[in-house]
Amino acid sequence: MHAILSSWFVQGMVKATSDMWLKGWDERNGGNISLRLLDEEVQPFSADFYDEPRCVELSQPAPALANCWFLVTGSGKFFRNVQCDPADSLVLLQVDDRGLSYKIHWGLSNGGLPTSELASHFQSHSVRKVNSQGQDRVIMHCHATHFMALSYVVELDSARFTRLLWEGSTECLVVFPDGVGILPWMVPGTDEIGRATAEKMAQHSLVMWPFHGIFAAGPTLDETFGLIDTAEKSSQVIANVLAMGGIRQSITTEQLIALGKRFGVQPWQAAIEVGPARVA
Ligand code: 2HA
Ligand code: ZN
Repeated sequence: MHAILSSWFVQGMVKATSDMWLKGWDERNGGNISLRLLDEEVQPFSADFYDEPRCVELSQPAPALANCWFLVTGSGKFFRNVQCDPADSLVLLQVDDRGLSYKIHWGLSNGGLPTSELASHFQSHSVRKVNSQGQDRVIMHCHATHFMALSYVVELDSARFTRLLWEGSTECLVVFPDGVGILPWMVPGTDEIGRATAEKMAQHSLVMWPFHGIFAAGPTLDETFGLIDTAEKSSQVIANVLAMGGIRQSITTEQLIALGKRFGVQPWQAAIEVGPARVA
């Protein structure tokens, strides 16, 4: 039995993927997670590493991530099954010193590759790592049900949608004061959607992929899960409100500003200025 299986990072991935499955956000092979790790965190487990690590070229250079370690969910793996066989479902890899390739040191015990969304993850990590002075270490993607559902009925405008979610639950402005970025619909698993996602990640910790799902960035697995959970909860409230005939009263602009003051966060100005949420 590999000692690495009881490490905090493998156990953390098992918990995150299991919780997300139970939330209904990750049907079949839906969703993917990457967690950036430090050399001193992985080295204690080096006895479990492959003697001859597999080397894979990156489709996009990632110089900002040179030498970084990542624990990532595998392509085609089901979140449901990570808890049964983490060594098959996850992969521990290290990017080379120029950011052009990576080596697989542990995991994918029956072969395979990291998530098909690796380009999006790595481009987003590159942006968030710099913007957060190294704090942000997690990129998480899933098919959060109500959040996705809203993309079919709301105007796909970042400021308006952010305002809607802020009004959907009092805690939202405090949890994601930087709001939600929105992409146009794009083909997933490509460098292009990766680049577009990373551009939004420069300003927002949450990004909507309409009719598909959500991308989130955060410092820990718990925080990033919590971020998605909060946006999804608000989306569920709004979906219920719409089903009950629409918004008749809500949190006001002045109240949102007071909330930001009390909790010491700077709410995204565009979502304050856009005025009260309205949905057709
Ligand atoms: O990993 O969710 O967007 C499967 C997906 C692709
Ligand atoms: Zn997806």
